[in-house]
Amino acid sequence: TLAPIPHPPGWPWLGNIFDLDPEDSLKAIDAFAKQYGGIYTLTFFGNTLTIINSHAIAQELLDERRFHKSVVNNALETIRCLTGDALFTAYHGEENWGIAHRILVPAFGPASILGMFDDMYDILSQLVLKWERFGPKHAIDPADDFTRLAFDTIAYCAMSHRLNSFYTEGVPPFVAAMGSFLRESDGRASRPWFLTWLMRARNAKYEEDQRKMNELARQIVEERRANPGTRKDLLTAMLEGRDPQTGKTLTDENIMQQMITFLIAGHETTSGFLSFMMFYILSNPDVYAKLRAEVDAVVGQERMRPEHLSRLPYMTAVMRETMRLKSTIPMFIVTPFEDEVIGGKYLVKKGENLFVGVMNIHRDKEVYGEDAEEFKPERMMDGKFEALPPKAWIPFGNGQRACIGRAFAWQEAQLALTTLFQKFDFRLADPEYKLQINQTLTIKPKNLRIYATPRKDTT
Ligand code: MNH
Repeated sequence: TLAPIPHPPGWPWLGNIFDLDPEDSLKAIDAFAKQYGGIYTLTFFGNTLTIINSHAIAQELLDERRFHKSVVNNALETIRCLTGDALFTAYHGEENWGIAHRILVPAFGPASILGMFDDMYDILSQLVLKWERFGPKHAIDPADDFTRLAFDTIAYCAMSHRLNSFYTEGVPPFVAAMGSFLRESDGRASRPWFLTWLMRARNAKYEEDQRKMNELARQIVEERRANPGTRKDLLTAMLEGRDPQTGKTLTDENIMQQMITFLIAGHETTSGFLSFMMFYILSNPDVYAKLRAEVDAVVGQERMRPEHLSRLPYMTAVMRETMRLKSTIPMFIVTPFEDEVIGGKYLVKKGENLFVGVMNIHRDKEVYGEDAEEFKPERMMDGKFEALPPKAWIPFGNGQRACIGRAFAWQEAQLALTTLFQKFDFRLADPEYKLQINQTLTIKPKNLRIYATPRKDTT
């Protein structure tokens, strides 16, 4: 027999809108998960939002025979005005998704990513230099500089374009445009159309932000067409690639949309991830000590090389554990092919948006035990990670629509953290700092500040 999905009480029509802090809606979403368990619904202006928080029910939603990614009537669809049918925002089954996926999977594959190691190091050394010059008394905002790092890295590795964010006062214009575009997209997705329609100034800014981003993308494509050069980057793969299945190539417009997609998907996620890593490492002295001992033993004073990547098991465990507790894309959306019954009793309709609550699934006590809320890298090493139940760790999404940039992000992050801990002593600027979250489409720590002192013990 069917049962209604649990639902916190709300206002008529407005629903649960007042339960959510627009700066950090995850806080309420997490609190409801504790109160209502594995599945519940919220309503906003008559729209229903169903969120899945348990590993058991998520298992059903991650079965690609029954469910697929949804881009209809949610924030992803709002972003299509900028990124169209590029990988992230393509509808399920859209033709260009398949063409681009088949062309780009090899270009994002392990061999290709290893080939980007030196270019990643180039950008990282700009960050190191900056922090060395700041000296030990300057309170660094890691989210800020990690955004520069991730952004410059993806732009340089993917399209050989130097954004030079480390040499820009304040927020670089493209980053600013993208930030305000994403905030407004998020706003649009959760407000009724007529309110958006009334916000004239905001709408003009929204158009202007898109124009700025498109301009940069167009400039990069045009320069490359005029001057092909010899670099084998993702842009080359897109300009020259032919889909083995259909024989089709990507249009310039689609290539621009893919590039903007990589810039969006490739910088917020990675910079938030690096910032959370810093927070967890600096708040756990024993983790910090072990990590530094590993870095010193494996890399020592050498410049890090690709061979080191696979020889840092504790670093790998810290990365996995950080992604478990703080997934920078905290949820993704699926929908059933046909009406389905999930959890044995809840009816969900074809086309309905179902939110896979990644961070709550990652804290499911059935999977991770009573200490699921605690930061313990040890649970992610010595075969324990591989022994987790299927789909219990899903920070990169699921199945064919999972993250194409996973190897890229992993290498970039591992290179950055290893080198930073090799070169600096870090501490929290405020030892009492309590983690707060800043949320757009992704999450990152808010008001986190750290001190970086160049290490003397090793020179
Ligand atoms: Mn990434 C899809 C997480 C880094 C490019 N990424 C996804 C999804 C998650 C995700 C989750 C699935 C979203 C959904 O189902 O709607 N991504 C991450 C995380 C990091 C990350 C946690 C870093 C940490 N992603 C990157 C980087 C790039 C990138 C770096 C590009 C260089 N991601 C993508 C693209 C997709 C994606 C493109 C869409 C893939 C597809 O649908 O075919």
